[in-house]
Amino acid sequence: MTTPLEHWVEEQARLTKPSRIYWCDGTEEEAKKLLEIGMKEEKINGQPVFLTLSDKNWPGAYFHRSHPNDVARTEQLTFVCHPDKLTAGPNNNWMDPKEAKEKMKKLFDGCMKGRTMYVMPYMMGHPKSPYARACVQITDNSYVAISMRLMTRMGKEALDRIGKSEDFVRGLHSVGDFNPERRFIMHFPQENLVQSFGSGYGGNALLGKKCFALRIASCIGKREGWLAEHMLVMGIQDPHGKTSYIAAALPSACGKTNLAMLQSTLPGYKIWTLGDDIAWLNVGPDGRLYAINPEAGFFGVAPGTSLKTNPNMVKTLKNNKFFPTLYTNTGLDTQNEEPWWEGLDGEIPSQLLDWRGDSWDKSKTTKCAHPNSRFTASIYNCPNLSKEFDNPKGVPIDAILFGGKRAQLIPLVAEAFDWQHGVFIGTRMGSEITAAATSLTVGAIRRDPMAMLPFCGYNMGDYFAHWLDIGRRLKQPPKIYSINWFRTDEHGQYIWPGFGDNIRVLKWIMDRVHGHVDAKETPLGLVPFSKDLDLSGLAISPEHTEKLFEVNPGEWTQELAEIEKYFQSFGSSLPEAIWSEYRRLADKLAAAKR
Ligand code: OXD
Ligand code: MN
Repeated sequence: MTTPLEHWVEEQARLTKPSRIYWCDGTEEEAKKLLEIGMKEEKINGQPVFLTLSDKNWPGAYFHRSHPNDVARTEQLTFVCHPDKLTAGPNNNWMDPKEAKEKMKKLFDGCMKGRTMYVMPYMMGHPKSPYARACVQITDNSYVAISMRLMTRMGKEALDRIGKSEDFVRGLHSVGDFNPERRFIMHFPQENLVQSFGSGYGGNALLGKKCFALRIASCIGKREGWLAEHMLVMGIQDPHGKTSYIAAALPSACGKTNLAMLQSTLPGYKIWTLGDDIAWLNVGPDGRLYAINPEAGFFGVAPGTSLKTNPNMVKTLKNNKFFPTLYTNTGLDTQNEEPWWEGLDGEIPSQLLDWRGDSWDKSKTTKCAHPNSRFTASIYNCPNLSKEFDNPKGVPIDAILFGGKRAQLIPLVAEAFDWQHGVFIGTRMGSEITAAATSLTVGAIRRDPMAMLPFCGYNMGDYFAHWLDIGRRLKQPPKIYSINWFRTDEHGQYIWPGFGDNIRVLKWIMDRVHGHVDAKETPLGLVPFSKDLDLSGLAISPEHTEKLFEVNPGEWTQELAEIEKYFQSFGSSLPEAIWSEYRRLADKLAAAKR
């Protein structure tokens, strides 16, 4: 008797017509075999999929250059396919499922001729967790297969969990011919199915990540009463040894990975990392909010990563306990056979190729590493991995942080008055656009509620209502904060030092959570009294400290208008409670102006 899984795989093979079908077991031996294949047999743009790097400084490292037209998520080619357009909402590109299936069938037809089809059973979440999900992805690319080994828990446990059941999330992927005209990332939330064609870029091709763990999972979460969020998860241990947990949402390439792995500059504090990109949040049996990180690896932005900005990540990259580590579209030091990127420690190497493979030196006006170049590494290589990472129950969340990159307007930190106000803070978030997605203007501000704009698989108006509902079910809701490390001074320089010094803000948040300090009310929320924010040893002038917390009602006129216009785009889907918070803010700012 064929199982539903075998049946599905046979069906996909009939459509895509591969020369071979290979079932992945997720082992290290297999990864080595696939790397060999990627170095010797498979090609991208005429080049091998992988190059070996020297083991001396970067053990287990392999280099990958993607097709030059395929370096970031393609939001304009990403669709939610639900029969009802309003369910997908104005925040998603929409296509009727039937039309999408027809389109994709033509693309997938025979696309794996002469290639190997890799079948990857994997878990999102710990196999023993009640919150975890079993999935299967098919791909025709060794880079994708090895990346999935690093980013998920792949192999036997997932197969066992699926067994004879129909209940697994399906993902069909082919890199096709990397033609952007024939590139689509289609989500079918009613079927827990993703079809992705024409791209090998992580966010488009590792279907457990953005496609399932956020877009499809957000729809499942809506149906079942939980949240799939674009959030890091971390533990903060205080000098008494007590650890509290936070989840924080920041848009792509705004420092989530650095924050998740922060090395404290305040004595006695220690950070324990649980995740840097995705959190699934469930109401636990005790009425608290519990987080798991469904992933098992990091797919982080390389430029700017160094011993100064993120020492724990550099240690992770240099640890080869869990093999291998991949470098995608960074520069390449050909003399030492090492990856290189802007901001890495040490001298600029003398013999460099840029991310396209052209020779590069610092006289060039272009970047050596692509701004969205990435490393992929197992979370088990992280030196400060929380011992709770594999806890099937997850960790209880004490505080939720919503951040963005804003040169003005948003204070360093502000606490929401209550859950509803906190949800409103999430909904009104805006951020400067980064290089993590193509077709957007880097630097411009876009509204990005809860950092989920590109990842919420359904109408965001309904999503905001779902957040409000979750709050009503919590007996001990986490406090909610707005954070902004990126406020600039009169010369356009960042005022706040960021990185390890962000612990100072986290310490204040912990002090608030545990009721140790009071706070000052502003129209935007509660901010620290100056005595309660530890700035010892920092060279920030009193004027600049004031600027970090300044609420200038005059400057908010345009922001309020933009928020209002954005909210209106959701029509009647936007909950009345969010409008009432909006009016409350507008009234408070108007009163502060007088
Ligand atoms: C990511 C992203 O890769 O948000 O995490 O784009
Ligand atoms: Mn992300």
